[in-house]
Amino acid sequence: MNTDLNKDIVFPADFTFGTATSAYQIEGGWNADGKGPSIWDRFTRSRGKIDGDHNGEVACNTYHDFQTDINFMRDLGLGAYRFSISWPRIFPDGRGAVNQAGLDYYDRLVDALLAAGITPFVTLFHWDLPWALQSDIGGFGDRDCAYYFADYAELVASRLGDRVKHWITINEPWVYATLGHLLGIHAPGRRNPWTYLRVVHHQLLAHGLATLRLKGQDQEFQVGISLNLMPVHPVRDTKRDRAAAALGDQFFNRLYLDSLLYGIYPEPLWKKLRLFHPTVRPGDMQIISQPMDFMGVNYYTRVLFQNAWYVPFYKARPAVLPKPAKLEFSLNGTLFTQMGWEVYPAGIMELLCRLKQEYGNIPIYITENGAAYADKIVAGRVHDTNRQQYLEQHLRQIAAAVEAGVDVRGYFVWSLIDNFEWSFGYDKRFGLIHVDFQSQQRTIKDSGIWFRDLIRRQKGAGNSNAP
Ligand code: IFM
Repeated sequence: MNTDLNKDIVFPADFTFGTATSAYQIEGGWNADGKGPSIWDRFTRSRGKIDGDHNGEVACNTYHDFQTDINFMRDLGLGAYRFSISWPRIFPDGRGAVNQAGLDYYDRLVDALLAAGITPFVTLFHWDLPWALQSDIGGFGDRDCAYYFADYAELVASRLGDRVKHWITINEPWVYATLGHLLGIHAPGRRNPWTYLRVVHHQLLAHGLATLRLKGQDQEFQVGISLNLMPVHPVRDTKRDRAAAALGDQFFNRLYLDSLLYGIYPEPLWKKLRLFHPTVRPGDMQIISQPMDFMGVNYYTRVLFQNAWYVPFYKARPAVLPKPAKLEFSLNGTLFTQMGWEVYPAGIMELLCRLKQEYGNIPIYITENGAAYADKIVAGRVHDTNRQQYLEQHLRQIAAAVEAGVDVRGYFVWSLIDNFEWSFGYDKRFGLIHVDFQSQQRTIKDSGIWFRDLIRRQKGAGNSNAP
């Protein structure tokens, strides 16, 4: 079994190794060449929303220079690169007039990746909604937004589809809906349970509509969605906490898995939320649940749930961890990353086996996995052993899942480079490559060198590193 730490990790010959990023987190060039504002451009302008009042106006400057990072990717030996397209670069108002300069940018990026032998995986929506759609129609709170998204997806594919074959419609609809529309800590900063469930439903509808359009254009396209999934465990092994965890699982995972793969919203969660139900029109669930070519899994940690009689509707809540003195810490032998997230590699194996058992053996790409740590450059090096161990432990679990018959096709580290970590600004570093945000100087971290060597060894053993 691959979990033996003394043995090298071995993956199938056609397993793909890549890294992932997203437009707002790295590109900068927020108003360059006709780009319209996104909801993140607006949200980051409100003081106090983002740590240090940081924003993505410059970020990693990849809008003006992507070649530097592609050279790094080539040195790492990556087989694939997952990036997202900024919708307001293509449609400054979200719909209507097209900004050709935006399309040209992604055209050049795709060509440069292919010239370096790297397969592009394109995410169409990674949260940077055109501001005009938010202000005019209320964004994904309005059903029409799903249709505008499908138009945008179709246009992008008609330009890049001769070279891009792997498409991810939406990244982490749970995060976009929950943090942006229920908790108000992400753009567009809403706290409204009615809007929240409409945004869930309309994102899923948008995924279905875009999938139809893309497959209608080219049957060879591989189209999927990336979900942030996590095992939900009871705090105590009691009947009440187990019931709380089952509900938590519906909230985090099954709301998306059951609708996308079975065309239903899960009970009892859906019934408990009846006061807030969006309008689900006849045919919607069929559109949402049409076959997809792969499931993108973003995995970071698990969540613990407990019974809480005082929480309206749910009567359950995530366990509150003791507040650590510093964010990267160990509690009773359990490690936590700088985000305060428990390091729980066994969770990815649990999740993958569950997907196979409960949802059929759908092809899977791990479209994100990684950890933030407080990296320091010392004498030109970043000794991030903690990140290397995190990645290695998770890769071992994934290899074990593959051995157990789960159809995992590839793995993308989040992230290629340190970048703008949403409400946390630039202080949470997830990259294999360190970025000095003043000078834009890149420094490959020890974890990046380790990942490069792992890929080399796999290739030495006959791995093609290509999807
Ligand atoms: O940085 C994010 C990314 O945008 C979406 N998935 C989780 C990452 C780490 O928080």
